[in-house]
Amino acid sequence: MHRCLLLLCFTLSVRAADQPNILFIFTDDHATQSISAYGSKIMKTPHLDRLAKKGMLFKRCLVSNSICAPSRAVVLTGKYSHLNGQRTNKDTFDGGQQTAPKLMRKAGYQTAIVGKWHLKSAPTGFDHYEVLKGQGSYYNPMLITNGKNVKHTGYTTDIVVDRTIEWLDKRDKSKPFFLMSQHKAPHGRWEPALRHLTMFENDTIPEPETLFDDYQGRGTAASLHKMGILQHMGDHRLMIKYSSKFTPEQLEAFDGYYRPKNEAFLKADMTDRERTKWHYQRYIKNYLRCVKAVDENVGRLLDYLDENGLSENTIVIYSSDQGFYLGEHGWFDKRWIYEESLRTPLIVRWPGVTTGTQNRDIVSNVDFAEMFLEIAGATVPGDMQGRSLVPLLKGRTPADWRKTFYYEYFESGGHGVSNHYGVVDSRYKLIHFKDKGLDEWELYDLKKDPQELTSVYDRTDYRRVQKRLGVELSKLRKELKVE
Ligand SMILES: [Ca+2]
Repeated sequence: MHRCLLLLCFTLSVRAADQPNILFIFTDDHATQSISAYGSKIMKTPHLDRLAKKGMLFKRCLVSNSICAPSRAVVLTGKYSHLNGQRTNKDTFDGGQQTAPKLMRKAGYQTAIVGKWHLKSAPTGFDHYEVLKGQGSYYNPMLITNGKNVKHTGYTTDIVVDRTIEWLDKRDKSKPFFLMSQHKAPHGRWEPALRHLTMFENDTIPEPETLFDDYQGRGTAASLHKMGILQHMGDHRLMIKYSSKFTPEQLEAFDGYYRPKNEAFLKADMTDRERTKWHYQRYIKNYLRCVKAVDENVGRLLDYLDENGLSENTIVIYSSDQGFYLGEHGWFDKRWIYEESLRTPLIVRWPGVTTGTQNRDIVSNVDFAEMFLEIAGATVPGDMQGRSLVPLLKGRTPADWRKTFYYEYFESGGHGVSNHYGVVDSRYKLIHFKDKGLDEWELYDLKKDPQELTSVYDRTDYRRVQKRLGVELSKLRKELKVE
């Protein structure tokens, strides 16, 4: 009996070491430009920085399709949108297919998701789910909890972490956990927590260099956009308290914080340039206030892990469904293969493995499912299309790691963005916009033109690069079963 117990203890301890817990913190539309660990000029994120300090920060994590629901489906399946079926936000996710949480459960993990889901069909593969309906609301959210609607009062970013902690407290402690804690924030419309309404009140946030981009150096596609800070943003300044259906207490607190007399107002006689600047300040302050609540709540989770002796055996991963335009090129929103929306944050803290370094390899959200599975010691199915990041995390990037990356976008006309696809490598980017009435190519040299202001497509001095990337694009489309 004694020996059996010893053996059991031994088995459990081996399992615990072999199968660390995974806490996957995922946000919506969180741009690297607003994370200080990524060198943000406009925001301090001490808790994300704390994660990066002992983690690995990926400088070039690219999404395969820069929009919400499709990115989430890629994370779950390790497959591109054209194979997992979630091409646009309008599609409904086929939860019957193979997913990482199902495989993690088979590998012995307890699986849970709390927060934003956004895939229409009910979550599958989770022992526990409590998710926002659709986009969810910033205040007083309804969480569909294992099939039942449960109403909560408070600020959603806080509530997602309250619920995450509640689940951690009550989980089956005999198993390792795979927990996805997913925020609505900082998705638009940007409604900050009441405690952050006055943050930046007296500040002027620096503008991005390309705020007044005129798109003259590119093809037609960029000028067809409908994500202009000047033209398409509107003024939702006073909408928060109405759209959020505040409780009387929240309403009182809101009126206490909100001081319209301190604000510069949009005036009828402003020039377009002045209006753009006004909208930018309005937008960026509310966006960053939403990020502030995310950062504070990352801190709460890290504290919880510390206080409960979980930090050493829990891998914490921070990422977002894609990047976002914080005024660059005059835009908000995402979708484009251009850098700000192609890139997404990825920070992984793995105690005993990562040591506060940065990685510049091309990695992707297509690699996440494979990474989860390798961490769990499970076999990565051959039909997944990415590659586990575990060797990179251990500081040993394989010699045959990808040097190029394929991108695709299908939500034709959403925010004025035409369907396109393309290929990137460490320096160049070749794009084909192909949609109703549009058939154009663009080529960028990111070393000479990091802001992608001038396409060099069909220029004689880029003929060889263009040809090489064209061949690579065809090759990737075949390998990835696009054609
Ligand atoms: Ca998103």
